[in-house]
Amino acid sequence: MNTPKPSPTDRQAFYERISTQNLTPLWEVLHALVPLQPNTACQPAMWAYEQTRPELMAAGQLITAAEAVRRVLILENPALRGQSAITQSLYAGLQLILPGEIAPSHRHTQSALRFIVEGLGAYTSVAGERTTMHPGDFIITPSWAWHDHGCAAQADGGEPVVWLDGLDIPMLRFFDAGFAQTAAVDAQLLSRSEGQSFAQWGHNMAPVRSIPSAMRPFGATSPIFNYPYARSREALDQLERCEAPDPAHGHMLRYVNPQTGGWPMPTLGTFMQRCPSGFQGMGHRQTAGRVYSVVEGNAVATIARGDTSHRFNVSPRDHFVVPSWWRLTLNCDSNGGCVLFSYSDQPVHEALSIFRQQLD
Ligand code: 1HN
Repeated sequence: MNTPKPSPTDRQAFYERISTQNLTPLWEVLHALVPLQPNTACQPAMWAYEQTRPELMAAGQLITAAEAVRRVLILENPALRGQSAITQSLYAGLQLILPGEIAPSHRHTQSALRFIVEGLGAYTSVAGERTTMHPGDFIITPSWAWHDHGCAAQADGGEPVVWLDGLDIPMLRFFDAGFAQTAAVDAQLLSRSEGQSFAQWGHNMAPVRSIPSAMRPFGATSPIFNYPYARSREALDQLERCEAPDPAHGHMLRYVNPQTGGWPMPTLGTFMQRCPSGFQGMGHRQTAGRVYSVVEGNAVATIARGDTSHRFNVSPRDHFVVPSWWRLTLNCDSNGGCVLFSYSDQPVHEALSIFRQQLD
């Protein structure tokens, strides 16, 4: 009954003994395992394009696309160095392709999005259909779809083209569900016309006849694989003429899968928003970590948690990351506002019923 109170050294000896059996006491880690609110190790961070671009072009001199397979500089969260991760669940990188190059065909279970940052003349082929890239386009490579990229020769108008790659790599690593294959040919054979997917699905209409290819549509991924900037921009313009901005986000739209009305990709949610001239946003935080690519204009992004605050002055082609449960506040001066593209892991949070957000 009256056992003497164990000393800390008794406990330590016990922990060391059970450790040899791969056992460890929950009570030493319980609070860290179940925090009162998200307490991510990720840090807010910004990559200014005027600093990153020269390094991308330097990479262009050091390695070919064929040699690199994908010539990408990974945007690593400063708190997750070495993990190829911008948040615990998201990967981001900036990819460069030069005129005349081909990034050879392969496929993998990781889903990818491309958001075109600069340059003309590049294309990507996905499951038999090619699409030409334009700055501001949001392009999807579904899980397990063959994909290769290329760029027209300089004589044919090809320029160095840079895009943001967003992938669910850390999620698939977490689930140990990664498979990949390299194709026998660098550039896949095309079996569809350029623009066919968009003609079928891109106009609030859907094909009535059965689709011959077994590969399309791609399960949970949108049958549209290039959402062109001209259309997204026009939607935001019209919205700005029609309604008052949301107090935190300005005029913000999410991209949709026309087959379901849901997210275009099962793991990555994508958005475009316009903060009008003079916008003074309210703060907003959410459990989904989010990666931003600045498309037009300038803004001040303030990202805060507790007593810590980061203030980024962002302009076109800059990138920044807002980790889970850090509060983002967007402000624009009166010189025209801004347009921002972003992606997050919100679809997964929603599928697991763990998505939370707060306006304040
Ligand atoms: C990949 O396949 C691409 O196809 C880009 O362009 C980035 C990062 C990790 C793994 C595969 C691409 C990637 C990637």
